[in-house]
Amino acid sequence: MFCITHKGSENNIKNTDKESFCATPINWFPGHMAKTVRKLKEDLNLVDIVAEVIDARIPISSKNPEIDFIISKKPRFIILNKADLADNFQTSAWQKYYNSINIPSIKLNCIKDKAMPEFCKICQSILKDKIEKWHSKGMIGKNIKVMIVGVPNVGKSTLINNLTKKKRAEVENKPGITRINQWFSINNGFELLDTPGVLWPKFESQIVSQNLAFTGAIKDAILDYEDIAFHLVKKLIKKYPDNLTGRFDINLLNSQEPDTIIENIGKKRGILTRGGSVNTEKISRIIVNEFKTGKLGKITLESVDDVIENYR
Ligand SMILES: Nc1nc2c(ncn2[C@@H]2O[C@H](COP(=O)(O)OP(=O)(O)OP(=O)(O)O)[C@@H](O)[C@H]2O)c(=O)[nH]1
Ligand SMILES: [Mg+2]
Repeated sequence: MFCITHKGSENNIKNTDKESFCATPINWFPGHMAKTVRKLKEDLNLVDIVAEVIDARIPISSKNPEIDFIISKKPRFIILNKADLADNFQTSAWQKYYNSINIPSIKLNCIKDKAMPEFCKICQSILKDKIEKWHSKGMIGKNIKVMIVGVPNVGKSTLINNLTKKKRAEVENKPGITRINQWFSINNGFELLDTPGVLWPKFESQIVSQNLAFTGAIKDAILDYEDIAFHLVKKLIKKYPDNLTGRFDINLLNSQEPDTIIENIGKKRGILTRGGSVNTEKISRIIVNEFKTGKLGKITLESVDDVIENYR
């Protein structure tokens, strides 16, 4: 069985910084998620294959380790979604990685791409033997039933609407929109089961919870944006400094701390309080939101090199 484990992520993610583990832990596991996990297990018997949607910007953190246990031996593949917001080079590296461990994957921009050709091809190829069996029993044209799973806000319902070519599933840019499992039939041989996004009860590391917060998988109301922006800027200084300086028109001086950089961005943008100091809450939200929506460019925060213990 495949899984990228988050266990002891302090060791699994390189360049870990102890500071990250001192911050207040973020955890978000509302009641409907616990219910969803139970329902996913029940409904697994009804489907032929599982499509796990992950966020191409954070392939490790957006992979719920519990989903591996729920799916168990069911045929499955991975969709690296929001590929339009991710670094193309890194997305290709992730696909090569999945290929090397025999996990089929596709990358998608569910807003712009026509998802059906790739989706159809990958399902048919994985289920080739099963489909041949159906044919030999005279079951020609039997629908392939696909369960779509993933963490909140990753684009599961957008994928369904893309595949059905209609706005049938509810979509919004905040996590926790889909609340129940819901079937969607389409004419070209598929039945799709949309499911609510699920996280897991306790994140093992702050890096995972921060990554989920940067990309919008965690409910806004529980986030401390100043803390989130601090860690995001810190990551960007290390991994994508040019995107940071380019977007905000700032210079990065040696040994500049993230909070000084946030302050400078606030000054540049004129985001000030009545007293004339930088409104750090407001500028922090702006920075995180501009990252989320791709205004800082195509960025991937987790690379294949960050995986140490990856499957068993
Ligand atoms: N840029 C970009 N945005 C996307 C893509 N796919 C989905 N989105 C956006 O992501 C947000 C969340 O999409 P949903 O389809 O509601 O996500 P979900 O996984 O169903 O979320 P839950 O139902 O809360 O679990 C929406 O604003 C979508 O427009 C994509 O490929 N690229
Ligand atoms: Mg949804």
